[in-house]
Amino acid sequence: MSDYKPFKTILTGGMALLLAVFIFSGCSSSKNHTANDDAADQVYVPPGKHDEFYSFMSGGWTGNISVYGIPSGRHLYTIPVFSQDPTDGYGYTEETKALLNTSHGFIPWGDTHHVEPSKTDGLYDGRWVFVNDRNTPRLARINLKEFRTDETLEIPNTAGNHAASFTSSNSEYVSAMSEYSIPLPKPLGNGTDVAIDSYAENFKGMCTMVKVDQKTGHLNVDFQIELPPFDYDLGRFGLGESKDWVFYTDYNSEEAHTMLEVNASQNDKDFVLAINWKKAAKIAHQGKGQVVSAEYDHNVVNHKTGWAKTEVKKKVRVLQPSDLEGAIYFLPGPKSPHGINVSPQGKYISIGGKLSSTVTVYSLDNIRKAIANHDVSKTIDDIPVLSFKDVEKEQVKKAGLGPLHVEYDGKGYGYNSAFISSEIVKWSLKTGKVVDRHPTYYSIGHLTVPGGDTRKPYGKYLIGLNKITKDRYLPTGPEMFAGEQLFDITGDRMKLLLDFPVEGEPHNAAELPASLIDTAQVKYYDLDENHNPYVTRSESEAKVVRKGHRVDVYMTAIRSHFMPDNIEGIKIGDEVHFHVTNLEQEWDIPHGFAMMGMRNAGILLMPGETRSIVWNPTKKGVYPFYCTDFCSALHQEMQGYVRVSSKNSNVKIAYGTNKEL
Ligand code: K7E
Ligand code: CUA
Repeated sequence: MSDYKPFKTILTGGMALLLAVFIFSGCSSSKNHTANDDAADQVYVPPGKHDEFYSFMSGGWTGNISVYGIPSGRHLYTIPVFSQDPTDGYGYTEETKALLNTSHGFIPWGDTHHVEPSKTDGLYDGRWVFVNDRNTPRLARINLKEFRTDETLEIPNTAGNHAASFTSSNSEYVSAMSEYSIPLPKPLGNGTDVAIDSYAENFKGMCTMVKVDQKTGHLNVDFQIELPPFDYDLGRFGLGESKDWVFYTDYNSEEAHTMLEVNASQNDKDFVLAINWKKAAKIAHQGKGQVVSAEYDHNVVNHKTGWAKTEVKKKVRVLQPSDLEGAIYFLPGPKSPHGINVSPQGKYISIGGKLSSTVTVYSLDNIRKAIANHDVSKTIDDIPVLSFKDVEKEQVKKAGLGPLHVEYDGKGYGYNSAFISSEIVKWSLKTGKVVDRHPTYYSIGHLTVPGGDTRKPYGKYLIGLNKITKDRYLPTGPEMFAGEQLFDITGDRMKLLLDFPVEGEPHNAAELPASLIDTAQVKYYDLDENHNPYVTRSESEAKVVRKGHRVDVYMTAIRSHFMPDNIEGIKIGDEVHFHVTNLEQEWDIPHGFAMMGMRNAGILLMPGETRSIVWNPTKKGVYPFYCTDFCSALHQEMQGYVRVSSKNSNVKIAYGTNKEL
């Protein structure tokens, strides 16, 4: 197959392959390096035509999701989620700030990893996508009618929220799982301020089941399950026959708390944790476990007013594995696995060996049999461990070095990414035999087939999400955008079609057919339905109101002026709240609002929408403001002035447009 050998790997101290230092041996010629000539036709979307799929890519440390068209790879939009974004003022405006509240305070950045579309009957339904913040444990729900974040929910009693935002067949639940164990507060553990060396005794992992209200989409921590202090890495809910189950990989069954690269790589086997979430939910709803105090923020946008509000939650139900008899098991798996994926019919569960060169496939039938026969080799913290040989279906050998993730095409094939050997390996689910492999440039992490985590993958394409870009594009200094690669998987062999650079570090992505989303888009907000408490529905209602040091400016924007555009009587020390309503009732006519010296952000107002931003002037003077979005031929003329006087001046509040103040 491929004769491509881009890396020399140097293994240190017999340590993990992932320690390998990559050295480029020069990217000499290889037939797989570039696409064939006819690839251009397959990715070319002519001007004015639309892509077939939306791809939602997590942004990693951007804290956002960016949206691309497939097959063109064109960047369509970026949805701010856990990060402030000066593009439209997300996280800066009074309306949206609350979405970034946590029990640790206001956190304007995050680390998004897994984007999961909502499902009905195991298929994408186009309602929402969910995404996790790994750093400060949070989940978010994005509504796909507006491409906006509607809700964020902090997850209590947990840290390193990595195996998160996976959702069940009908999106009854979204689950979140700790990667980093922590000591839990009383009365669960021994208190949180403990010696790090007491890891094995005091630290705990935590699985969280977040219930999704099927009407509103609202998220609610339904219950948690306390777990041994392993590092839970990835997860997937079952599909079809396995739809009542959820599976998670873990490493660090050694329970190490320092130098994990060595100390968490000792055991020959780690585990897959299998939980029957349906049974667990039933048990939780019967009142098992303990309701303990916790503190976590739940932030929800009210669609009537447009304001997000924070509710501080104080309680959570925590179950112990001993409460979950018959609903929780460990399946042993080769050393420190990473990704876990479920085949479309839900019969097979596969894990990426990361430190081995194999993908291990379990079969649901085998798991069921082992459970029925009580083939339990031992228990860990009251969790029965099934025996490996009973539950394993097969090992895919020659799955490359450092296999991380698997995707399915719905035609009986699995595709796994191999990080170290930089390749995608295709194998038959039936035989476990490798049938094709293709190099990637370079160091692939996740890979995604449109609908690859549903009962019916759309197939057709496969996207490799590469970690390292190196020489694929024009260099841009020490940092370069990550590079994705699009493959055609309709034939027996994978065919490279396109490279395209993307923002941040997409850890994973999900593709939805355009037809599921495009016709449902909100194009503007009906002014009559705008119930923002600071809305100004017509120019005659525009006003400036002083109450002590607070000044509220009720302003309108329409092509091509603000009302009012001249304001006097503002004083140093005032807190000026601009509430700007865009009076347009037409698609894609936003206005902007920006003020000289504004220390937070400019804002962007969608048609029919009101947004509020606070300004604290500190110096006397006359300050121009203007529209930042080129909205008409007279966009430049869309400007105004605010006069700021000294603290004890007696300039009175006065305002207007096209009149003497
Ligand atoms: Cu493999 Cu966060 Cu899903 Cu990165 S994760 S690759
Ligand atoms: Cu309004 Cu430019």
